[in-house]
Amino acid sequence: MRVLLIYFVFFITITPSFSAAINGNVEKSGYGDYNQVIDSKSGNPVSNADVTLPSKGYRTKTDDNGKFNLDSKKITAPTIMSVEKDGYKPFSVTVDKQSLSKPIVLGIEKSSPHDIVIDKDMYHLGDDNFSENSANASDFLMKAIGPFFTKSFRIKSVPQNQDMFLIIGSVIGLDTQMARDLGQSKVRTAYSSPAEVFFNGSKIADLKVNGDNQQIKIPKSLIKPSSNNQVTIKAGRNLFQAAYIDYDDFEFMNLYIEAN
Ligand SMILES: [Ca+2]
Repeated sequence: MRVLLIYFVFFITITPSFSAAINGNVEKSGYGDYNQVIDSKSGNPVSNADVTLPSKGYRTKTDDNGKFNLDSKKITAPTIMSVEKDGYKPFSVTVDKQSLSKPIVLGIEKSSPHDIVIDKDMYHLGDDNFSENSANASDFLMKAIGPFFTKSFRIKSVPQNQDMFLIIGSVIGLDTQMARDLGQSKVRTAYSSPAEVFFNGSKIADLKVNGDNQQIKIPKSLIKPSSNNQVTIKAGRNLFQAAYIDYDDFEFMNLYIEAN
């Protein structure tokens, strides 16, 4: 029984990144007759939303019916697709050739009063030294900003009876042992330590797998209400390179906080 329970919890933890193509928040979405952005609750089309493929420099807007065009021929390796619309939570999903072989319907969710958007941009952490077999290496068109990302932001108040979660919208390129075991990384000869996530200086999670909508519970004792708080993400290191420090190169997008 104990073994089963542990297995179950483990499975839940890695599920957001377990399926290769469409996962996480796109479970609210699916396929249709044309590419479209809809409100996940009402099902109504969302017009004038920005749909982007940041690593391809592609940007378009949805029309009055929420429809958008996408040249999916450009997409060979897994790529982060993002949808931005005022009044909605940041949305991103990792897509690939297979998941875009049919028109995709993306359900986005209205933001809640306690949502805090920390950063909507895409970042590449690491040192620009990586194997072509790295998970999603072909998408690394952005230069690395270095081995860590840090950002301060204000938290006005902490809702009672609710927990606060740090959400990382999408992560691609991690070459950890688990990413390799899941087939995300094709690097056979080496792997890296996980990336680490810190909140106000305390480590709150290891990032071991690639995928969308990764949720990290923030211990309430670490949160400073009506004050500045800080999130830091540090790249892992290649554990098989002793001659010099080789940081694990990866990209992430859409950092925000949600109360649940
Ligand atoms: Ca590297």
